[in-house]
Amino acid sequence: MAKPASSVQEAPATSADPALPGNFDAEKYLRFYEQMVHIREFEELCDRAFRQGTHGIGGYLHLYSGEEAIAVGIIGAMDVQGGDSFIGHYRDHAYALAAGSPPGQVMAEICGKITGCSKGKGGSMHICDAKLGFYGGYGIVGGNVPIALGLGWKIKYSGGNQVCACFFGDGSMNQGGFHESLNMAQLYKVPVLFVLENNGYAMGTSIERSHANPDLASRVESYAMEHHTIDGQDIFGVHEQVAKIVESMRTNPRPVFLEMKTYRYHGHGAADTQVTQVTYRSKEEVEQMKSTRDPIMLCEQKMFAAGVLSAELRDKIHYEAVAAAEAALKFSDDSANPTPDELLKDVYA
Ligand SMILES: Cc1ncc(C[n+]2csc(CCOP(=O)(O)OP(=O)(O)O)c2C)c(N)n1
Ligand SMILES: [Mg+2]
Repeated sequence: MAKPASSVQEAPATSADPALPGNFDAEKYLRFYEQMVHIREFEELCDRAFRQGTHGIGGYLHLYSGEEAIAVGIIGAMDVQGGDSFIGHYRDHAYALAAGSPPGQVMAEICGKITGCSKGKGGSMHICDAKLGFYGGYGIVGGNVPIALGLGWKIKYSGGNQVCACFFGDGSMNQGGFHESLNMAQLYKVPVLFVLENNGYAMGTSIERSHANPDLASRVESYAMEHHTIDGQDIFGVHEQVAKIVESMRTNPRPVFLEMKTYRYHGHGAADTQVTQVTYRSKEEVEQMKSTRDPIMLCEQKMFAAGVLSAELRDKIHYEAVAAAEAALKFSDDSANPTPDELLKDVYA
């Protein structure tokens, strides 16, 4: 078995951490911690499988490593059984895994197998699981935002108190459809939680080079929309703040915009080997973020401090995550490709 990719240095044995939520729910955060580690190992295995070239991963593969606290903390604040929905962009494996989709089906989709959640026809960018409220990943930058508006309208028409979360990157914010959707959402008080994953870059272009106003949250003030900027690396802060916001959206239906400050570790997609990254970000910058702002490490430190995580339990969780990722890849490897007659089913032409 591979060594866990997510093991970090021993957390300092500090005592009470003031940043821990007052009503700290150890069981819940242990589950979130486990989910983040599982997602990390799943993604790191995807990266290795892509490079091995023997598992059928073709085309695109965008990895979420470094951003896990956002998907886990926010989807963990939603009631997907109660009809909440969410939709993502193409960096989408973690949304499904955080909601509880079987990792084998997610991996099989990435590898183009018939057992995948989109029967192998969507690939990495089109993971979905509608029965868990996940309406899919989208390859068109900003293309999921108007669809989220539609999901929100469905809630409004049916008079429910559900919420739809829409995850997108900073690159989406310069798309026309994004602005049309935010305007309508605010005008008609549609309950969409717009979740900007601000990782500082759209492919190789930094925010400073592409946004006339790099203070991205402030841009939604032109729609008079409520907005919050949140440290996306701190699962405790993410979850506690978002849970309150989601609950308030149920009693007072309205759109809310969240700017989650985060960072991606891998290149934009697997084809971006970061050899060229020196042109848009330095290796030192990536290492600095990994060693000081890693969401798993930060969570681990707080769990150690609170006395709910031991070194033994941490290691057990990490090795279980490696085993789960390897089992998912084996499930995919053992699965068949879609047959030629299957390929044209469920496809709009
Ligand atoms: C409409 C459109 N234009 C361009 C592209 C090519 N493209 C793919 S990803 C991407 C960058 C998007 O970055 P961001 O929204 O910040 O998300 P991140 O990759 O950082 O998570 C671009 C320009 C696309 N897929 N769709
Ligand atoms: Mg980005």
